[in-house]
Amino acid sequence: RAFNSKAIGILGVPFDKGAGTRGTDKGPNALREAGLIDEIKHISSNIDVKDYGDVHYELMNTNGRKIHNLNDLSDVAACNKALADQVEKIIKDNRMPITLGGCHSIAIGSISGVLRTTTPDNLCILWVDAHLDLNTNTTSPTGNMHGMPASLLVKELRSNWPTIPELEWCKADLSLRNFCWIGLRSIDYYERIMMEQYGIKYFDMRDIDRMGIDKVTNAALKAINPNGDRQLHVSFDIDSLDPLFANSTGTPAGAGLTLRECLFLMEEVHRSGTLSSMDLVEVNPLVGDVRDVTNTLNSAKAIVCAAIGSNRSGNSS
Ligand code: 6HN
Ligand code: MN
Ligand code: MN
Ligand code: MN
Repeated sequence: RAFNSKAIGILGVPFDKGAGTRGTDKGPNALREAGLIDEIKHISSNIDVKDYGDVHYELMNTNGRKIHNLNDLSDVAACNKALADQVEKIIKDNRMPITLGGCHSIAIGSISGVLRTTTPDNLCILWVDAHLDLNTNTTSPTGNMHGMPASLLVKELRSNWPTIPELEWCKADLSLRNFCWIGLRSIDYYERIMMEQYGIKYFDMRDIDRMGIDKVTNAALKAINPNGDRQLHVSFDIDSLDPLFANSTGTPAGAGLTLRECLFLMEEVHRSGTLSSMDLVEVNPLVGDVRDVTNTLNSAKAIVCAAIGSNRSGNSS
């Protein structure tokens, strides 16, 4: 396995239909136009980055019956199916996929793609988010599928879901034991009940206040990868950040992570040598004014770069 491989594959997913607010489909190109690829190249001379362009999809012919409280299910299912194929291909090209959202529903396809190249027991997930994204169609207060991806990926909740023909390709057999959340501060009623019922691993904003980001980061990595032999997927929702640093997002939540905390977190993720894939989601250039958008794009770029080795103490190669 090529942990910390210097070869990166960037994949855009211009998709916003899992969210209630339009505009995350503009995220990938906004990040490219803000110079993301060049900034990655400048991290070090031995970084090799390839832009795979955007994921495109066509609706499937499933004459799918409507399923309760799943907004735009056909689009979410078709986009994620195409995305999973692309992520699998990037890994088979020996590159580390970095998937640019798009709304967070794209974690369904991104993580499913990774799972075609490894076993569920070999993969652990760090979910950096203000939200838990663990709703099912029966617990969700909105029907928006960006609040449900984690739930579709874990075996513990499979019996809580109806059969969804359009998502039949999604073999969701990760264990909740392999997930840890960081940054939580906006949790729905039934999500809280599930957290307690399943003993979910998380470090919420109170834990960060109490322990500091250094202890939280290393406890989180230890919790899901005690022997350091698993590969790590980071699903990074930009709304984990405080709106001061990332206001251009559809479901912002106040009193969040600082950019410094996120950079430290991602520098540690890089140092762990376990990162094998990543999502950066929920950047919405249609929310806020020009300054908000610029701040949000700058934060997102810095987070991606920190994950792949950009270091505030300097880079010497
Ligand atoms: N995200 N928990 C809320 C819902 O609609 O289920 C918000 C979800 C936000 C999802 O930001 O990725
Ligand atoms: Mn676009
Ligand atoms: Mn969120
Ligand atoms: Mn999210």
